[in-house]
Amino acid sequence: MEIPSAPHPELTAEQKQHISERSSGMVPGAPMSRRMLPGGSVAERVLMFEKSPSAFGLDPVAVRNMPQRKEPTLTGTAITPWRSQVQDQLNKSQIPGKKERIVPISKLESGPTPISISSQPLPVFQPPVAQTFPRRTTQPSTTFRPPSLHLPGKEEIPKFYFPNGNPTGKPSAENVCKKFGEAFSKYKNNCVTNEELGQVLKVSGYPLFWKCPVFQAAGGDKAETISLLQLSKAWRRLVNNCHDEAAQFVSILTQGARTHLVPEDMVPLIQDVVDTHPGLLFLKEATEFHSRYVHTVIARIFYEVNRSWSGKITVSELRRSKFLSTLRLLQDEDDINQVTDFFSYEHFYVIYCKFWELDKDHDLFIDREDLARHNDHALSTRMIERIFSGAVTRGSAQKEGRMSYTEFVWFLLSEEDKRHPTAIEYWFRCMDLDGDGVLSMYELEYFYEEQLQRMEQLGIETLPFDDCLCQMLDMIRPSTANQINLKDLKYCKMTPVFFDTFFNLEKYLDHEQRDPFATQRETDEEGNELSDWDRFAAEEYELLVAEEGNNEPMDDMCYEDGENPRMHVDESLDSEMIQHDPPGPQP
Ligand SMILES: [Ca+2]
Ligand SMILES: [Ca+2]
Repeated sequence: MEIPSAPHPELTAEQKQHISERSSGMVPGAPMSRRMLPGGSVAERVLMFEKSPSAFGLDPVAVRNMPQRKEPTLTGTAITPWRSQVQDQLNKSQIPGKKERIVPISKLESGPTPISISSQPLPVFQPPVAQTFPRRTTQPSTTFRPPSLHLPGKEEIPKFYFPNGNPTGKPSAENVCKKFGEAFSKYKNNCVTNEELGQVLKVSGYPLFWKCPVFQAAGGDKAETISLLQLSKAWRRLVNNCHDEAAQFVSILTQGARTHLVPEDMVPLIQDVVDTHPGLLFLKEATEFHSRYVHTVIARIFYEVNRSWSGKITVSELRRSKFLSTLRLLQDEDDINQVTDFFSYEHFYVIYCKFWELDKDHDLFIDREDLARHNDHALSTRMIERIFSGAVTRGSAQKEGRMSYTEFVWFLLSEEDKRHPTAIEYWFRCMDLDGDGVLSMYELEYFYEEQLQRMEQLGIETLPFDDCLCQMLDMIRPSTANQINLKDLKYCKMTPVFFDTFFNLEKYLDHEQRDPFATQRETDEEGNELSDWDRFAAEEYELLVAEEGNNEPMDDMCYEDGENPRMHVDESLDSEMIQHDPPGPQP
């Protein structure tokens, strides 16, 4: 692999210890012998663990007795929809008269992917059906009151919906400006610089790292300093009707123009973190990495916070997320790598190095062949096809069969932590070939077929699809027979095993080697459980740094002058964004 020369902070004693252990032969990535364990596959062992002995074997699931069905016609990557005889029979017996809807996949693949999968539809009020809930025409119960009923003379129902935050008990804009005034009195001429504004905000109870957007909103983009008058005026204009941090943050970042954030809005704030956070001082000179870091952090914020996949973070999405509390944490934590949510430099380093390995021509885009090389061809070609089909990507790059850096960040996060809700949605979208919001048997078989072929080529003992299906259904226990929906997967603790079984051979075989109940979740120093992503990033970082130490620097990771491709906030995440160069470093 090419040797990364991106700067990185000094290793901790613990990291050095790990690296020396690794270089003495205990390399976790070393090839292991591939065989099926005598105890059966991982799913079988899950099954044995979960089932009581009396129920085991006595309660055969209907799908076990599936008759042989015809093989689907699969040519290359084109998908021919088919229905198994079993499904036909099930449909006939369970839903008489109901016709199964067959959607030609080729059409759907070219069309836009429905967003409805991840967005939870609001429950629709169903009027009572006459035979089940007979209308009480004679004696209506005195206690029955529809929630929306207006009762004249009764006490008013207090307001409970505050899209801009509940003002009760919150300081008014006037009171906040008074606090600003007190803080300003320490500074000459009642004027502050960007840095000094951070202290003003901090003593006034606001997060220090709001300074850059507040400074700009108050007119500081054209001047070195802002006055108290400028700040008070801007503050009243922007946050007068916003009563909690989430609403105020959105208002400040968009200068009052919108009630949602697009990736572009975050650039000045994150660049300011690069320029002024003590944990990123070592990066000061390496300006070519500033925008890479900024865009990685923004992609991670959207991955975590933008639960609707819309490319626009709403106030309520922001309010529900941990982003604002993490941003606040940043002012008290000097080691940026301790802030593993969004900001860790080590995490950025891992993501960027992984991308650099794949992006051979270094134009900041990768194509199908590039992505196929990820993790030594662990992913199936059918899954790679789906990733590039627009199921999880949008924008102009997708039409050209390319993936941007931002999309790669989403891919890698999803690939390495398949428990994360966004990851579950990511892979669900990919596997839901016809976009009907459920994974049907033919979709599972489509992906499993390639896994089977690959295992046969490698001479590995294989499990026929029907057996695999039984195990998977027993593991996931879908609420509707023979259909797996998003909720089933989010509820199941073994979802990574499910996904890897269908499209990641490397990880599938790893799961087969491991006892799923022997691996306790690792914890950090404070006893917090490490996510799969945190564990992966920590291990990879040490491997990358060790590799760097073992090799002569060959090809550094910065782009040469004149051919440095511009990194934009990914257009695929928001079509309305304005493209411009990310701001350069402060002088
Ligand atoms: Ca490329
Ligand atoms: Ca489907």
